[in-house]
Amino acid sequence: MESTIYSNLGLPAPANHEALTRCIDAVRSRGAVPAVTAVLDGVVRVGLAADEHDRILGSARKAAERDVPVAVAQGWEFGATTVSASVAIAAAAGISVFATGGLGGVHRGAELTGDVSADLDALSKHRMVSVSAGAKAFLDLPRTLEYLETVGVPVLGWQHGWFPAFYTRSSGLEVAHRVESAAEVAAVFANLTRPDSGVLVAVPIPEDDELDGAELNAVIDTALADCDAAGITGAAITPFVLERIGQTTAGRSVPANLALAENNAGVAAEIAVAVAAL
Ligand code: PSU
Ligand code: MN
Repeated sequence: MESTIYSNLGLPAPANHEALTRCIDAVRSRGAVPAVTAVLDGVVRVGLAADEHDRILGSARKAAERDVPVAVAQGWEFGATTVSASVAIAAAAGISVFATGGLGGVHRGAELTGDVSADLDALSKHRMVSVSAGAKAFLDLPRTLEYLETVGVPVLGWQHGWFPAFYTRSSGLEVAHRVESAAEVAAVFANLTRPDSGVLVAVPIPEDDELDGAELNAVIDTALADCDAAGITGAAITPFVLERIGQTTAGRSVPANLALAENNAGVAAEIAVAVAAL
């Protein structure tokens, strides 16, 4: 599991603590072993002791894959690993399955800014099953799926034919393939034609926790326009927009975020057990 979503760059306190606890429990209850990735005091970590959890709930520097060597060299106190960093670190440690909330992707307006999350490249370059509720809702989801197709990452819809949009179950975009079981995902993973590439499992948020898509899109459009006006760009966009969504949905986005993160962790654990059984 990555650490960015639990840090001050992801969920607000105390929801971040609850998210971490629920994700850890979801993994253990399915018979798998949770491991959080982070850079602590300049050391790359895969798995933290219980008494270290407080450290990742606090103030962080965002560490994508390319930042990890810098975080080590400079001895960062807490580098919160994004999806790209976590997948790279976990793959190096021999781990096969990774869970997060939402993947980074192609940002809206990327045709002008070139802002494409390093998450997508990492998925294509490391041997890993990544489990997410699709990609973040404020991205350009059609282009994100196109990118994954180009770089050869299979996108599997978990018991669902649609690519989820994080807070909502469907983006209206079809996934290339639908899978029904963890064993099926494990079999796909075992038969990848490129030895060092990954698979994305797109898991929709549970029905009871889903938010209203039209309302969200309005909030997102305003938040992105405000980003533009305030000159907020690049890696700072995600924390800004997430905070804004939290404020304008009167906090309803936070329980939804927790529910999908927990659900993803549980599905990932099932897949990890199936991969181990192979
Ligand atoms: N989705 C969320 N919260 C987050 C992120 C994604 O709901 O905090 C983080 C993840 O760690 C993801 C990162 O890898 O944002 C992508 O950031 P960027 O778009 O700057 O690559
Ligand atoms: Mn970016």
